[in-house]
Amino acid sequence: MLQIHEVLLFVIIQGVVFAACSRKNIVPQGTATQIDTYRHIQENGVPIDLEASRAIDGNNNGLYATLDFSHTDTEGSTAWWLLTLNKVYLICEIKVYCRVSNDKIDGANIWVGIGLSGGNYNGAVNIGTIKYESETNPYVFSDLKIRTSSVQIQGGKGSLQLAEVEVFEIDCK
Ligand SMILES: [Ca+2]
Repeated sequence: MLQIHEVLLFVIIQGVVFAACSRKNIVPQGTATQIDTYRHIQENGVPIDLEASRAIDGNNNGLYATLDFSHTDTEGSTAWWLLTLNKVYLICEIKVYCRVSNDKIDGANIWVGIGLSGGNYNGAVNIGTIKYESETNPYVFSDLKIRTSSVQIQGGKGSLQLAEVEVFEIDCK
C-alpha cells in the first residue's frame, strides 16, 4: 500500500508534467494544396479562385457570403485537400471547420502520416470520418497522440469546402 508521502510525491510529479506541456496550433507552419480549385464567379462577374490556403488563413468563418473557404472542383471520393507541415509534430487534436450548412462534407476521411502526397494514402492513418450534423462546426478529432507531418482530408459526398483546419501539437518544451 502507498504511504501518504508517496502519494503526495506522485501528485506533485504529475503537476509538473502537465504544467510543462501546452497545445499550439501548428497550421501556420504548413502549406495547403488540393486536387484542383473551384473558380467562383461573383455577381459583378469577377472570378475568384477558392484556393486550398483559404483553409489555413486563421479565419474560421464558413458563411458562404464571405467566400473564405477552400473549394475543390472535383467531387466525391477522389477529392483531396492536403496540409504539409514543415517537420514532424506530435499532435493531439485536429479541428475541421466546414462551409456552414454544407452536407457535402459528409463521409470525408481525415488522414495523417509522414510525407503524404496528394491523393496517396499509403502508410497513412485514418483518424476519423466526418458525420455531417446540421449547423455543427467544427468537427473535432481529439485524444490523438500521433507523430505526423501531413494532414489530408479526402472524399465526402461532394466537393471539399473547408473554412479552416486547425492542428494542435503537444508542446512540452
Ligand atoms: Ca479560413
